[in-house]
Amino acid sequence: MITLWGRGSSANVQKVMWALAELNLQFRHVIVGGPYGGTTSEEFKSLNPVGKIPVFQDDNITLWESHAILRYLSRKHGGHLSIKEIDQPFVDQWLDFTATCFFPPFVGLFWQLVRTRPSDRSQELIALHTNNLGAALDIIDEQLKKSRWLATNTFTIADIAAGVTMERCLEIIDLHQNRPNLTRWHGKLASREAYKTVVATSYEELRAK
Ligand SMILES: N[C@@H](CCC(=O)N[C@@H](CS)C(=O)NCC(=O)O)C(=O)O
Repeated sequence: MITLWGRGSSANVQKVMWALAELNLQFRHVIVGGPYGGTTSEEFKSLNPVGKIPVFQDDNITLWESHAILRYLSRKHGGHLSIKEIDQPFVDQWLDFTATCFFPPFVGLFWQLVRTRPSDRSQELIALHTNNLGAALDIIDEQLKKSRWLATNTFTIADIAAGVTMERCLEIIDLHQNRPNLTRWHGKLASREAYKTVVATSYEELRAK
């Protein structure tokens, strides 16, 4: 029995929900984090000492860090998310790129433009994150000239990790300007059933009031 801890408005939780939906795996969903609280309790800290979501449990194992969970699902439950040995390094590369180069400027800009009231925003931080996020998006656009999907010619968990982040960029940056390959990739992701139900959803509960 799989249990997933974390609110569905979290981008990192959405990565796991998307993979579970792709694999048609049923799971128990425990809604914690953000406005729902529950991540500072002793019970939750015993699952994830960092106190962050998602947390994932399958039989006897408990895992945190969204990309570790994606890798686990692809190895354990496979299906069309199994990765050929020859492709694995490229999938790892784009998962790490997403975690280190794409997600940080995205989250910085998202916090400024969505999660911070206009009067408290920093124009300096907005400029810095916009610049770094644009550079990461350009790198993705360039890569998508060479392969059909982000890491390889087939859909992988790297598309899930980066795709969730890309959807969240729509409101905060001119995502599609001069990025035709990224636009094509976005269209393909957006037509997937799991993307429609898990990713292209409202995050209004996160907006600063
Ligand atoms: N590197 C971690 C980041 C986890 C993380 O920062 N999660 C956020 C939500 S996206 C969180 O727990 N925020 C506190 C909260 O929602 O209460 C991962 O990929 O799982």
